[in-house]
Amino acid sequence: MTKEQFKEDFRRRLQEKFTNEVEEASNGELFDSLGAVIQAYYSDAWKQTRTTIRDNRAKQSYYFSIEFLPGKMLKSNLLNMGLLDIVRDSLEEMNVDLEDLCKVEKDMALGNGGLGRLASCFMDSIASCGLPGNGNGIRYDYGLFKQKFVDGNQVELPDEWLREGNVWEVRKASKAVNVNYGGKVYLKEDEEGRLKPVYENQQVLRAVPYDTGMVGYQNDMVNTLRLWSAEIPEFEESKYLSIEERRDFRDLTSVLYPDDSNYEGRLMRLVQEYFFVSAGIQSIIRSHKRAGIAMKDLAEYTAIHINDTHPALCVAEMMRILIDEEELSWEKAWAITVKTMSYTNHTIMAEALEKWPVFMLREVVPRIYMIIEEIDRRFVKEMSSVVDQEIIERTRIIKGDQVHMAHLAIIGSHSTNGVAKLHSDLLKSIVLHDFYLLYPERFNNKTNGIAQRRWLQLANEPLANVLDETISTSWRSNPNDLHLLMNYKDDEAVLQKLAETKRKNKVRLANYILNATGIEVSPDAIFDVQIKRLHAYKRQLLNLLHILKLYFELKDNPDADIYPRVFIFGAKAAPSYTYAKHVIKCINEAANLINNDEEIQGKLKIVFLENYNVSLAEMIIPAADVSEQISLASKEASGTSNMKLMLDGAVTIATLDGANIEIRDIVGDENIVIFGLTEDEVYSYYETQDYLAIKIYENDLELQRILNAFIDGTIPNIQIEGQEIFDSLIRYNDEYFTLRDYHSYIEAQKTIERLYRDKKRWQQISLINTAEAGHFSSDYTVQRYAEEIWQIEPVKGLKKKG
Ligand code: 26Q
Repeated sequence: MTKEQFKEDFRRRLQEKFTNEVEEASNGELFDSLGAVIQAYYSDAWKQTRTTIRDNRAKQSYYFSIEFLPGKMLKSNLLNMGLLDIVRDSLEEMNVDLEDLCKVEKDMALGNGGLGRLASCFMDSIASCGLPGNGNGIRYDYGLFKQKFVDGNQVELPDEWLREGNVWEVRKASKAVNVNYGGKVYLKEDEEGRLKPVYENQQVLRAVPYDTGMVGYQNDMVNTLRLWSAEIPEFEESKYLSIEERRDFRDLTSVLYPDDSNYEGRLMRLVQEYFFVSAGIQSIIRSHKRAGIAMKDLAEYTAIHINDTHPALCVAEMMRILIDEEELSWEKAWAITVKTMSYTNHTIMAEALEKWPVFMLREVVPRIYMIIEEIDRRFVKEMSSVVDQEIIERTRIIKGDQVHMAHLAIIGSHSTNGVAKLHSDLLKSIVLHDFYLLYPERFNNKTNGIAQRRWLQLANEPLANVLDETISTSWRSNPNDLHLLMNYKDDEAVLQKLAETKRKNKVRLANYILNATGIEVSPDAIFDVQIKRLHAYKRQLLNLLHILKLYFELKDNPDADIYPRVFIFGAKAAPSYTYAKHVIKCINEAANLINNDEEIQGKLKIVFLENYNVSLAEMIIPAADVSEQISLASKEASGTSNMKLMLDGAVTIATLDGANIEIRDIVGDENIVIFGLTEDEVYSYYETQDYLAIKIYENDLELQRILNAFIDGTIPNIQIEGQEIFDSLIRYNDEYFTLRDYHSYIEAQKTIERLYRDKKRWQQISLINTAEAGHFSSDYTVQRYAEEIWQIEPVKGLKKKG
């Protein structure tokens, strides 16, 4: 591809689509045309990938996830196609700034947080590793809500990401399938004496797939992310639908449920789950049959991954199709299903474990419920000769009037994995211990990872360039080669260059902050960053307590030698999660107080950026000095912002939780700042039940002053919110041991400050973090999934384009 060729293609496209010249076109028109050209460029490779997989009869994986969170795709596609420089330069020669066009693209935010973002990092890595793997999910008309602050309160606005269309998707009407639900079902013997379901009054939805190419990194591989949209079918069944009923149908894939780690049993959510599961499984079975392969061999050609329990109905839907439609025996169908399915657990939080009331499943998916009953019955029967009745009662799928989705996923699959070593160990020893006794061979760990292309190559070009100059470019395809940077940890010139990239990124973020909030921050201050969903267990509150401590120190002594800091937050709270919203309000009001207090002389600044999303993360992370990973030990399954921040050279302050432990293990104790209770200590408090927050409060004047600030008017405008937070700590005994970890956290923050003052030492630690972060590339993570769970291999024989 030459610049001339690209320019010609681009100009032609713009002319055809908008009858316009580059000079006259709007950024929207330019972006649209560029997207279309890029898509046309990879369309051959996309088709080629499909035909090669088919011709090779290669086994493929399907990642079922109710969330995908890719963010913007323009630059990522350009990078992966090897066209980033050519396109950027060509556009520049036409007086167009690529960055301006990037701003036009809407974030594709079809996910809440870590789980959805992980799915997207995996899609990038699966394609980049040449693995035949697809995504299967929902095409929500509205992504995660847009967050605004009004008087410091979170307000949610709809995310109309499809308003101007979506250049990357291809509607595949010919691949649509029907999804049936609701109604009544009973079993009737057919001529051959087989029990067959007979349905009455079923509802029918048309599931229409929208495919998006997942472009691999310079390897001519383009996989498919298939997202399903619900439509009203045209035929008989829908003829007499009222307007309201039609709206209900259409609305099914309208919104993403904005919940994170908190189970809510909403009927529509259940229909969503069944909808994308059924459409996905039907389309897999259909293409398997079309390839002319026997149904009994399905598991040799197909791996289906259940991302958290949201798609756990995969197990029952696969059974339904194999039995009712393909007429396999239960035993054969079950063997195939278990061999095909695998499951990842993302949480140990009890309130996040998905359970559905029996009556809802009966109402929404009566045949599926029948099948679940049968799976449950057989499980109980089979296990009764193996283990105690108590264990069976604890592990069965249907308990009382509830269906336990994790149990269905574990029993109906051959692999259950956690997402970091500690998390996987806790699954085995505590959360899923009974299942571990039943199926020890099914349990394994796959520590999460991140796509180094997005989080370093694209988000942090200044750093990427210094890396190229210093260790050459092999790290771009082999993230472990970042390790070569270790050879320069005493090289002052390199350390200096790295520090300059950090400063450049901080200046960029400072400008953004000024524009977005009007708050002026100095790039010479420490940029201390906590970015993640707002949740009590993640303890944004602990961060605020530290800020207040520094504030009071400066109030008492304006000359106190406190190194200037900018505390940067990004977090959305689930709209129904009142406590989390109150934490947001308190941080915003504390920010108002402190940012405008002249006595503080600008030494402390608090910036809570609105609408945290992938694009904002790409701006914040490269500018971070400090990475806050301060969840209560045992509660954060893995975390992934910890890995992204480390990669971009931030220094981590962390509890021994999730993947923080593995980060500590590879960078060493000297290059991370650890504090707080360990998981053992947390569990021993659970056992002894002798934690008393009020005792800590009563005996601690420093904490009293800080906590009283929430209720005595010191922080203004938080009468209700401040009281609630105070009560959560004192009256309701501080569920996440915030007060217990407070002093340890303060000491750790002092260590951070001390290290930061030693410029060279800090730069070294920063370098070491970047150098060791290749370990957490999702390329390696998906390769382990491919080898150990899915048994899929890189596709051979993809043609290189000319
Ligand atoms: C469930 C039922 C109804 C509505 C919503 C939900 C729901 C939605 C999203 C429940 C949970 C989630 C998301 C969970 C999540 O993001 N977990 C995070 O997963 C990351 C990737 O493994 C981990 O790094 C994080 O530690 C974990 O919190």
